[in-house]
Amino acid sequence: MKRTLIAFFVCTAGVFCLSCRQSVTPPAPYGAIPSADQVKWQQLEYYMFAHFGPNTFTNVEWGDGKEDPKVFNPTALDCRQWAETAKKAGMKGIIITAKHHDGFCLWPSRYSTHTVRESAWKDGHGDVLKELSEACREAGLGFGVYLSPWDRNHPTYGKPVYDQTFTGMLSEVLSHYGEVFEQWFDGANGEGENGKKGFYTWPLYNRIVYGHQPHAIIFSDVGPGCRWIGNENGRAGETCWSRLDINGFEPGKAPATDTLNSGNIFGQAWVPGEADVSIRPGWFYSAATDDKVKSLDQLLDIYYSSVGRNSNLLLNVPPDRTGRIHPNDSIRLMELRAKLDTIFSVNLLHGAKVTASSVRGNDAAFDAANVLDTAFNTYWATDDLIYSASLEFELPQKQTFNLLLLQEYIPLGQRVAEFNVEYWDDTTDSWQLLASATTIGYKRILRLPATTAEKLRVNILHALACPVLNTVELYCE
Ligand code: FUL
Repeated sequence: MKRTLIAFFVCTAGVFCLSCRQSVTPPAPYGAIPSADQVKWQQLEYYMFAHFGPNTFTNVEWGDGKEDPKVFNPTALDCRQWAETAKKAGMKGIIITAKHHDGFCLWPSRYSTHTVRESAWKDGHGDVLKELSEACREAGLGFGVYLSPWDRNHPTYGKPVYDQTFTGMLSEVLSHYGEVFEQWFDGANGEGENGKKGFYTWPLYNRIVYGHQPHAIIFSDVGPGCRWIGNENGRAGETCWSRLDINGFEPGKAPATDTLNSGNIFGQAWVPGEADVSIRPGWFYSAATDDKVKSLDQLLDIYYSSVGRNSNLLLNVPPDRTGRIHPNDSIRLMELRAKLDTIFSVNLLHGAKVTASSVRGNDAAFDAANVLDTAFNTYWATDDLIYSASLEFELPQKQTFNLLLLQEYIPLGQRVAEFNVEYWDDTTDSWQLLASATTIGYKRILRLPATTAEKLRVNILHALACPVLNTVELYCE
């Protein structure tokens, strides 16, 4: 009898505790949300574009497809040097122009006679994709493939049968070289020979990509994996939603560039931005641009305008005629790495106290302190109907800072539409506004006027659903 009674109490207490825990459920996802692959991709943040091909040897940006394939002849191609450079630069992968608009294939495609096989390089026995994919794997970097549908060389281009050529090439690059983290589809579709204009079967191409590489992120003007940011300057909008309205659009027939730049607040699909830009004035190497490599300040500014605005940064570093990355480019990449490492090495919120105006169900699982840990999956959240809330930070001592980094927990969608930052001014005993902004997304870095203070407040002024932030950090550049 006694035992039964004890068992009854234990059971009831267990059920009661379970229901207590269950009463504070995590926030429901809001709107379109990323796939697990898109979250992983977003966390890459920064990777290399490598424009390489006949144009490297002919000083043009768009080869016309009539160039002699023999011009492609790097004297000391070293993909390990590319991978080592990318790795030391803190980049997470390399996307190679397997075929640019000139139609030249950097692998011996059986669908073309304009390839490395017809070139002078290694007497026609070379394969750049093989060398690069192996170098990336060895270095622990992602390997990505750019393939231009616009082909100024191929005799079938402009005819429906070209689809077979293009899908054949696509299958080759996606099935011979191991895992591909990103498939890059260029939307450029100029007229070819005799005014032939390509017509492309994008849904078919996407199916082929996923068939060979189910985890690849497909880049194009409108995704589906990630989208062009609307310019080639590496700059996302100050407002940058990862959602986009894609119905009725396709690569080459994309929404207006300012829409791509800022996304759509209520867009029906999750298509985050990728900002591409070249470290030099052109996409391909040219000796004439050896002294025009972007400055450290320009690159830093690009970093803040891309990674710092909810967008990944795809920085083009074109290998030179030897087939190596030129020292002027690699030195600049190392300078940028060193600068970023210095800036982001000391989080001034370390050891700070943080309080929130509201915590979801007053449950420690959603406490404000979660924005200070380094775990991705822990976050601060409010109750469902709270769309504005504040986080107040008290630093261990006065500090001078000028950078604020915030992250929303994107597996639950992008929610914050407007926020501001204030500091406590103890000469006037009042909060003073430092900056106002709109979106946060996966990552937002705000450059602030240099300020010395002990207390800081982040006010979420308007969110589309209860705010869910997993990180807040403070730095001084
Ligand atoms: C554009 C191309 O026309 C450029 O040559 C370059 O490849 C750039 C990344 O995309 O559409």
